[in-house]
Amino acid sequence: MSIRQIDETRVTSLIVSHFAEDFLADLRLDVAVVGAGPSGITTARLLAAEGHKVAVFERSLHVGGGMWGGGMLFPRIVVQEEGIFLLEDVGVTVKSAGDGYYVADSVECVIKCAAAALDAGARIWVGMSVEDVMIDEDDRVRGVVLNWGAVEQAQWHVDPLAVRAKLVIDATGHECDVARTIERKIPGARFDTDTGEAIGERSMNATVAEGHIVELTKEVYPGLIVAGMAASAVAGAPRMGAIFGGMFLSGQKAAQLAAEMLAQE
Ligand code: 48H
Repeated sequence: MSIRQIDETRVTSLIVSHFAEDFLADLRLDVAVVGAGPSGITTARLLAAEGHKVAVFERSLHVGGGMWGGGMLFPRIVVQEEGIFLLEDVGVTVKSAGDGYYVADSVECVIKCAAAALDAGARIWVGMSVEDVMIDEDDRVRGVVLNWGAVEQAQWHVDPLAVRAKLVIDATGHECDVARTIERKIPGARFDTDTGEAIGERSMNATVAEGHIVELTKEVYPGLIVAGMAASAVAGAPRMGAIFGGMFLSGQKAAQLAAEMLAQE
């Protein structure tokens, strides 16, 4: 059998040129989703399926956020009836456990949700952290400012790159990192919350947390929608533990809202 010659520099050239081509194509987006956890990838899938140009920026090297680990590393998640269809739509097997509780394999959830988002046309960039937002003259969020996640971790001083987006979705989980950045950097910034501040999440109460998550998924600052745990955190709502239906439903609501707002542009 003859051995196929491989030109190592061709491999390098293909990686760099294709990265550049795809990244340049994403410099102007309809929606930039920050964070590839369950809410962010669901939002991205639904928006991309409607033909919107959407990319997800994920700081770590993997997608799935807190979903991989299920509850305390037991790789299963619990979902309530209302959220199941968003998993079944992407081919996840959801088992009924009675009394309105359903269980799914968290690894299967991550893989299938992410694959479906890609198939729908969303792009997912891993290893890229949103360290700031772009703001226009009237303080509306107009895009994200990116750095490598590894550079952020090393705390090196490396200047960032910028991507424009008509809307930004903060799906960064417990940290509500994008909202926190706005709070830190825009003097007098007020959010659409009871106090006008990004309040921070409260201790666990699954009933209250899951009951309010969809209503809390909204535009909290001009151009910025919060989804998933970030929505709870900004509003000062409780956490819910390893029950995930609300994360998918919140992702769906964020996609609906974003689509409505884009239609009005
Ligand atoms: C780029 C960033 C940045 C940044 C963070 O935590 P997640 O899984 O988020 P959700 O809201 O989709 O799901 C929350 C769920 O996983 C969970 O934790 C639950 C239900 N907890 C309940 C409880 O009581 O504990 O994913 C957020 C993602 C992560 O992958 C981060 O790495 C990423 O966002 N991220 N990416 N730029 N600045 N900050």
